[in-house]
Amino acid sequence: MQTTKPGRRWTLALLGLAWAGMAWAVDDAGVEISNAWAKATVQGQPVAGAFVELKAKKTVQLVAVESPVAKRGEIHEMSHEGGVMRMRAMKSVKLPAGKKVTFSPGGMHFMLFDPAKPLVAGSTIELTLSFRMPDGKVVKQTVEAEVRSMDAAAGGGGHEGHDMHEGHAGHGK
Ligand SMILES: [Cu+2]
Repeated sequence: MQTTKPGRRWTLALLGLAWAGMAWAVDDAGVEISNAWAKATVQGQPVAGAFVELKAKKTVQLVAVESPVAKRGEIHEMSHEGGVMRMRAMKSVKLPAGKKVTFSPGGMHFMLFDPAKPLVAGSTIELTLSFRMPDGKVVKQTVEAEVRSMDAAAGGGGHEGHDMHEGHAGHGK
């Protein structure tokens, strides 16, 4: 003899709210971009590192990164070759549906070359990522990335190897 089911109605309402809250981060490419940040730079530093976490709804390819603060961006990966850490530029990175792919110091990362001016800790920059959809169409999504100083970012450790970015300027030519 139940005429109302308030419990269920509340659940639906909460789900609706959760969806509305998420929607802003997910647009055409259906990729959730979170924890975007970039490493602060000093005057004259030729390259800055930037990092994100990506989760695609459908499997897509990340094919480019750019930012209005830098002349060009590249997608890089690090690898061990004969005990030496090396980087190489990647044309694309597959983002499997539903799987979180992390770009971080010491792993895959973005490099922003020739920043017009130093990236100051506490400010934000725009990162625009291009995704190739299953139908071949390329869709761009832009996020704000927080600039963090290395001192703050290195606090918990785990950022070893990141200093190899210095001397990295000629890479990828
Ligand atoms: Cu690199």
